[in-house]
Amino acid sequence: MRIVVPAGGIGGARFLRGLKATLGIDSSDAEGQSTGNSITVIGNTGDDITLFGLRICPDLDTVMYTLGGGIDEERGWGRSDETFTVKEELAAYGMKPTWFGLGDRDTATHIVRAQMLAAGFPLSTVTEALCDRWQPGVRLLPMTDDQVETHVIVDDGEGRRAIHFQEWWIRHRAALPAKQFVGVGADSAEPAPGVLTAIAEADVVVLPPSNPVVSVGSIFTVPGIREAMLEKTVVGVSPIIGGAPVRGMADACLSAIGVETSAAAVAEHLGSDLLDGWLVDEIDSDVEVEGIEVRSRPLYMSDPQTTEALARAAVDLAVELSGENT
Ligand code: FO1
Repeated sequence: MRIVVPAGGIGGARFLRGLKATLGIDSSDAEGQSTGNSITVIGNTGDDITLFGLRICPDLDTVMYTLGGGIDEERGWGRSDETFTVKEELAAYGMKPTWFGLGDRDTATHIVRAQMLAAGFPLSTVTEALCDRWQPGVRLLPMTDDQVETHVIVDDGEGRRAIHFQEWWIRHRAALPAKQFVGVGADSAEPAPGVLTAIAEADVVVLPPSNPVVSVGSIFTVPGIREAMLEKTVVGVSPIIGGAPVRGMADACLSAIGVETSAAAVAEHLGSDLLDGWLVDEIDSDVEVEGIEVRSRPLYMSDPQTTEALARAAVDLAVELSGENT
């Protein structure tokens, strides 16, 4: 079975670990020779930022490290066994910003990426090269090779201004009320090579419990991607359980765009033209959404077994609904 997964950072990456497990995909078999199963991840690049001459792609790296075995499990981002000496030395020189957690091992990834981009390689080629080391067991495509960055319009004591998503997320912990999210460059961005083909050839599309605004939502700002998915059977996993996000600060993002922090509201926001199925937690078992098949089950990915079972439930619902569609 060929599955396409538009994914953001930590929640999406963890879900993908369960999806690989339930499909029997081990890391050396991204193309699915032995199982006939393959996963293509469309990675969000709206979080990307250039710092100290380095191009940093947090959501691509989080998927690559998590599936490749290099992630820091406790943080959910960056490398395991990490040190921050370069960060300290930059601060000693008075370099700004100091709020970004630039890890030493992680910096090697950013240097490889910056060097290949400077040599003229597109981000999709760079990502393929980095994945050659990590063998994530999925095909990881950036949503676009063009530069798209999520900036946040905030209005604090200093008046209305735009700051980079990472500054809002890391420095301000999403506590500055966001007036709007702007995907700078999105409207002229093209889907990266292979993205539309992967969607067209997919048997099903699964939306992991990533942030529906700045992760999955950001991927949908690239013209053509959401439209291509309308032709497919799409099942999503709610990132909201009982009115609260499972992790991260999806509620701050949702309130910024005027969407209630609930499993039903997120499904409606994603759209019944897109979503065929929606998995919600048992606490939300009363949820009904017009035009979307809602099923309830435990959604917490508390360990590999529950994560695998969640991924299996999403695939089973997608197969059930796609069967109905054909
Ligand atoms: N998140 C933080 O909360 N603090 C950090 O200092 C931080 C550094 C960082 C470095 C590399 C990377 O790939 C991710 C990093 N993240 C950090 C997470 C990142 O801000 C978020 O994962 C995404 O951008 C939102 O999904």
